[in-house]
Amino acid sequence: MMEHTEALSRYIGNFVDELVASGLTHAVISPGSRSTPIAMLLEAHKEIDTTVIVDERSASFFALGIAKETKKPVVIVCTSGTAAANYYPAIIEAFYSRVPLIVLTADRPHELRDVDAPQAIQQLNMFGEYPLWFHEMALPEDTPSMLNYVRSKAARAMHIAMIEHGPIHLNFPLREPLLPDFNLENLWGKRQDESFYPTIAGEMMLSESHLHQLSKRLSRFEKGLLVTGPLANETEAQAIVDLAVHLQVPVLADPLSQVRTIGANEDVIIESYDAILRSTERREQLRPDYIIRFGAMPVSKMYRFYLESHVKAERYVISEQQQYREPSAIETRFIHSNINLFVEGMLEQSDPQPHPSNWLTNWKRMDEEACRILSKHDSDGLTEGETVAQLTNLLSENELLFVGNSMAIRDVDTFMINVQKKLRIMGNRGANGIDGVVSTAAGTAKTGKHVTLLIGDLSFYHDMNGLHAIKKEQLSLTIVLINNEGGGIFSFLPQKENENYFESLFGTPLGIDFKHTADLYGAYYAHVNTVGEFTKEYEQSLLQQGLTIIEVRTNREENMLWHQKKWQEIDEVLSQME
Ligand SMILES: Cc1ncc(C[n+]2csc(CCOP(=O)(O)OP(=O)(O)O)c2C)c(N)n1
Repeated sequence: MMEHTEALSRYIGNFVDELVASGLTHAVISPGSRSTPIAMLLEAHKEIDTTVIVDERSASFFALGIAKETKKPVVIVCTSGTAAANYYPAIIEAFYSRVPLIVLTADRPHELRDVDAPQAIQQLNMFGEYPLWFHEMALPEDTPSMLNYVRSKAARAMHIAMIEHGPIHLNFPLREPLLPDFNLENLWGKRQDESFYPTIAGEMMLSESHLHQLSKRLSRFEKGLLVTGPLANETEAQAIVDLAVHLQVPVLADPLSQVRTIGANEDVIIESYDAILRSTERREQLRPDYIIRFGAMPVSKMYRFYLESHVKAERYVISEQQQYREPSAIETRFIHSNINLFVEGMLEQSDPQPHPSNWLTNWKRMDEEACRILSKHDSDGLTEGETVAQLTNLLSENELLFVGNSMAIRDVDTFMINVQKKLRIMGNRGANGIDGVVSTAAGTAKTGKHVTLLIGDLSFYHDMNGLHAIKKEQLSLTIVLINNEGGGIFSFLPQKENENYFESLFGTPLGIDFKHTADLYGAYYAHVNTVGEFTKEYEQSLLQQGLTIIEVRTNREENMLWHQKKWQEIDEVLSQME
């Protein structure tokens, strides 16, 4: 028995130590028996900051949030059985939004599998094709070769997660007894000076001749467009703006691209393209010669319609990963390169354009008009769009805004305009789920910064369990809760007309009082009706530590009509300009 305990302790001890040697700083642990040695040794390692969260779904999204903020892999660990299945949504989000996550699931040893043993489910490859790498670990042994083995797997998991950006799944069969022995000498094993697989990762970039050919080809055209979807890195955002200035072409910038909030040159940035492109005629008229997209697809549906109406424009997608990120099924040239190096090369290969083209000036004039109308305060109370506009004013320099899906991200796209300061905007746009949003935002606050979360009532309700970590970890968050009693986005869709089904299947009002939610989790709560009240409560929330929930109550129907009125006004004004 002592031999078993020693082998178990050293095997897991070496594994954990190698994770740290490879750069691990954070782990999120959920309680359970089978995972005992992994949980205890992660907790015991001095260089790992651990968080314990009971609900595995919340735990995995919380870890996703830490990984998004720190840009480093985070470990999650849970016991065998359905516990692991609760990780599934966050693993999917990590895969699609390219966030490094190391998933460790404890399992029954092989003799207890497939024989109806308690809490034993099929865990091999249980997350399908989402993990970039799955490995069934060997049973613990402490021979030198097996300690090398376990270190090599830890280093490889960290390495793949970091370089290829995504989730890794390691399944650990563990026999009882499961308690590690902390009194063993040299429990953590012998660490090399650096990681087991020290890696020099080269950068992906185009050759000079490729860059030359491309810039020559593009120089034939006048009407170029740069488009940026979600990007995590502010230096990339700045590089894209530099390229647009050099070429004197507009940049259509999604809010998650960071381009709108790095305090960059505004003469090329088009913030209101979703509103501009709402008219079919205007989409037709604004005929681009080429479109270069960086990052994922922007949130704007109108942009997608625009793309589809210009199949003849040459289109390029720049991404470091060798993946086919183009949903339109229109001929597209993929360029696999680091964005900064691509821009550097393009700047070297082409001469700067001295003057803005008519194409750019025209886009910019439309953008100015649209932004003027979008930022006009024209209601007595506080609409959803005005909440975003006012929040944009209130956010302090370098503040992190986490944005929920559905109307929250769309309203940020539309109404977060004329931003005069640096902000960081994040969201879960990999799979666009309304699940796990509170937990992910909470995870981003784990490093100690204040975070603001903008979220709809259904998404908030979906992940109320996530509030517990905020209380327990004493994190500092202001949640701006837009309560339109259900799914506001569906009022913009055709099913809105079907009165017999709409409320029950799509509107889905909850009819609950979120004041009680705030009480349950010890949050400060305020319900606001006006811009003034919102401002006061938001500012107050920054002064107090902990969690504040500011609820803005709106009406779905009025919200839809208010948006339509804005878009109509923009259309009328832009039509007169043509
Ligand atoms: C996990 C998950 N379930 C369902 C959906 C489909 N869905 C998209 S938006 C939405 C309604 C969201 O309502 P709310 O969060 O209140 O935001 P609002 O639409 O009012 O802005 C639903 C159910 C989804 N995206 N993800």
